[in-house]
Amino acid sequence: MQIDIITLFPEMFDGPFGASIVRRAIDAGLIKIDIHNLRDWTHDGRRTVDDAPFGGGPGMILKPQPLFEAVDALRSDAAVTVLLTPNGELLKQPLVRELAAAEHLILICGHYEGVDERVADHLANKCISIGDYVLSGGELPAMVIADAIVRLLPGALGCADSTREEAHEGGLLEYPQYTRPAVYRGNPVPEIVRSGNHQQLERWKRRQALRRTADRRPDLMTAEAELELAWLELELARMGVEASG
Ligand code: 9D3
Repeated sequence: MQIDIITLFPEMFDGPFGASIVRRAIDAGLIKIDIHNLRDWTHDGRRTVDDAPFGGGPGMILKPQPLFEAVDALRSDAAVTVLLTPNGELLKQPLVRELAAAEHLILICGHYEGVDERVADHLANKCISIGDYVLSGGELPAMVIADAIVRLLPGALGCADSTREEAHEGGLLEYPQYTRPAVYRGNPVPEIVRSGNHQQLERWKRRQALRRTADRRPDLMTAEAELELAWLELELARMGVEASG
């Protein structure tokens, strides 16, 4: 797989891609990642990449010309071109899987106040946001996407983990896990986790996963999940297992 990243801040990628699992995947030849400076596709002495918005308003807009020329130069038949923008489709694991299936990705990092809309309309195949918070540019989102893709590539570390993840795909948060010591700074591992009662433990884990999903991610709760949680709370109470375990 090939990922080309177009950015005004190439140095930002040195750290994250110079270490970590991404670096290992690059060294193993699983993926090639090339960082390109958008200013390399300017033609004026000042290397201008932006201009004032038509109709006025604050800030500057990335001009279409350097971006179109950069993508034209990097494009292949297999290329999927992605614009990172706060106005894009929200990145979720299914979209990561779709991107990981591409042979060639071109990631365009937006910056400043925005990007000329013709880049979204006539150059990019997709517009993607990584979440509802304001960042200073598309560089961190590009790194997030590269990291999420790399761990799905066959042969990358975490590949076994990703198959496990699919098997477990229940749309819930994970149950809590513990290791030694049994008591740390006065805080014990829940009794049930060490009890050896496997049937009871499996119910407790399921209840914990449902409980914390209901508390922290109510958006993930289905009517079935709510019902199952209510049932498990009754059932565990009947068996004398407290919420804490
Ligand atoms: C003035 C209105 N802003 C839109 C909410 C403009 C604006 C803010 C921040 C335009 C670009 C940016 C820089 N952010 C990104 O380029 C970006 C981003 C983000 O800020 N949050 C989540 N995902 C992404 S992907 C690219």
